[in-house]
Amino acid sequence: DPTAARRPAESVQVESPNLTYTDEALLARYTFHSTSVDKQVDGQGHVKYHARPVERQLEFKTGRKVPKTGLMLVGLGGNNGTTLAATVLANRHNISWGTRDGIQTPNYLGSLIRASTMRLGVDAAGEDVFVPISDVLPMVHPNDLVIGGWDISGMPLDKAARRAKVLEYDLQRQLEPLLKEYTPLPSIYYPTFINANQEERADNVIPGSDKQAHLEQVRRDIRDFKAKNDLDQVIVLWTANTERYSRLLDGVNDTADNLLDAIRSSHDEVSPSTVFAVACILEGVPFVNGSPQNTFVPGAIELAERHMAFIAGDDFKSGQTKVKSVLAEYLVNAGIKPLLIASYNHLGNNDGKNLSAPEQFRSKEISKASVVDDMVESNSLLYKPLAKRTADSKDGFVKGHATEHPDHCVVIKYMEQCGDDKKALDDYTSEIGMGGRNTLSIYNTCQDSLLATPLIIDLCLLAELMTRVTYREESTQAGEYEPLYSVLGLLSYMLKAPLTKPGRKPINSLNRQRQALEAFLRACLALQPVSDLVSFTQMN
Ligand code: NAI
Ligand code: DG6
Repeated sequence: DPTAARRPAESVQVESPNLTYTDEALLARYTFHSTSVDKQVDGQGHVKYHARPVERQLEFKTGRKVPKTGLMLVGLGGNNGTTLAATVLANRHNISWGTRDGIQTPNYLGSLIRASTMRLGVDAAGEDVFVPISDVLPMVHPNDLVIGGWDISGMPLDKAARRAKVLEYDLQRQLEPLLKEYTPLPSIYYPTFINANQEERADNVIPGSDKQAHLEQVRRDIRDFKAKNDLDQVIVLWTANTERYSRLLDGVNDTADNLLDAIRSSHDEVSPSTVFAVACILEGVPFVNGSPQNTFVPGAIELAERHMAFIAGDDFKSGQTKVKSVLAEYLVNAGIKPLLIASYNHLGNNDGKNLSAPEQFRSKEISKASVVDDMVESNSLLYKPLAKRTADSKDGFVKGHATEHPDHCVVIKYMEQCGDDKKALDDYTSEIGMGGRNTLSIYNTCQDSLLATPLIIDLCLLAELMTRVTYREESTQAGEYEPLYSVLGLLSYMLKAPLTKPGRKPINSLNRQRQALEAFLRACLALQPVSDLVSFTQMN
């Protein structure tokens, strides 16, 4: 039954006076507990912290009907795009394939939603009970996603998947008749934003240089795709080449109105990804940026806020950076002081080829480097404020930070013979007790696109879910439920440089990102976050 997976999978039933089930929605009453802290420093420099528990009464409403959802990828013909399409089709049609190790069946390993569980609570015997995350709230099944999208390369997906060299031959062969039905829509190509070595791919571009016309074409494409496939919802996700940063210019991309004007006048500093983001915001469909460039210039964020449209980014966090966020947090929380983190990558896919120019590499370097900042800032015992240091201090720490900071470098080299099998090498050297040194060397190899594809699925499924969750303060019960804030920070787990509300700092800790997501899913069911207070104290 092809619609079976679209039925609400509500294997978790909550019995609570705070949760009401109606035909359309789950209505949850939820008390959010937090701690407000005032820090005061007296004349002698002694610090006092005044902490106060705070409670907020919230109500969440989660739509129970799972919509028929389309996923439109910008960069559909690339390694991630073709691997995503192949993964969904192989799962949907249950296609197995022969490898030198035997028969492989399709799966969604690497997807937080489809392949991981969360702790729901304890049973009568005191044992933990874990449930698949996909079962906690009604969510789209990836097998049901209708896939489409754009690429500046017009190659049909059967040939594009062969070009990508990610999947085993026997799977490519079996998927050929299915994949050849998919041909990317023409896309926006502004050559200065990506590496010149990509030009030979660009045989499928929306003609002309009128950016307003490009915006309107993309909006039409989304509407047509929705109508043609009878969809309730569409999610658009950028998995096209990494662009250079757009220059931030007053009067151009600083406000929503200036950005719209800049598109109308075809200003040079409006990138293809920003045109896509604006098109999605105006169409009211969520847009996720899986690459590192600054697609979400301030004007784009303001426009999303104005239209209450959903956006999220930036840059899929697939391997090296996930490990880095975990290791840096472990070290800093253990009272061990990372002094240097050196990260090398070499890879031979088209992503690596595009990143071999300085401006595209710089976009990636920024997103890969920012991931340890909040861990470092969290521990003032290890990393002292730099107030007394001079800007060009030669003490081995990096400039541009408010506190001491580990020396952190990122290197990426294109080596064609590696193909999609990326190799990442990391050196973490830390100061341990009494002046000692500890070095951890990590060697990470993987098929890059097979790590990224499940993240695309999670981003899509979660973005769709967030469109169905609204909330209000209980004190204003008579008021309307409001949508969540436009920037979907809850998607941070899958993203290297999480976009935040202007003025807020990103949280890079993978553990905190996951806990926040679990807390959100539980709140929609009127359940408090799980706590280990009793498990570890062994209280009765
Ligand atoms: P790819 O180079 O194989 O695919 C990108 C595709 O985008 C190409 O087919 C290209 O023709 C197309 N393209 C370029 N400009 C376009 C435009 N304006 N409109 C539509 N299509 C356009 O790269 P891959 O490996 O699929 O990665 C895609 C993006 O995801 C890259 O920016 C990469 O940095 C990012 N990423 C990839 C990760 C991974 O593990 N594979 C992890 C993190 C980020
Ligand atoms: C070289 O690093 C290529 C990049 O596109 C990365 O493969 C990608 O950003 C994934 O990075 P990470 O750090 O999450 O493994």
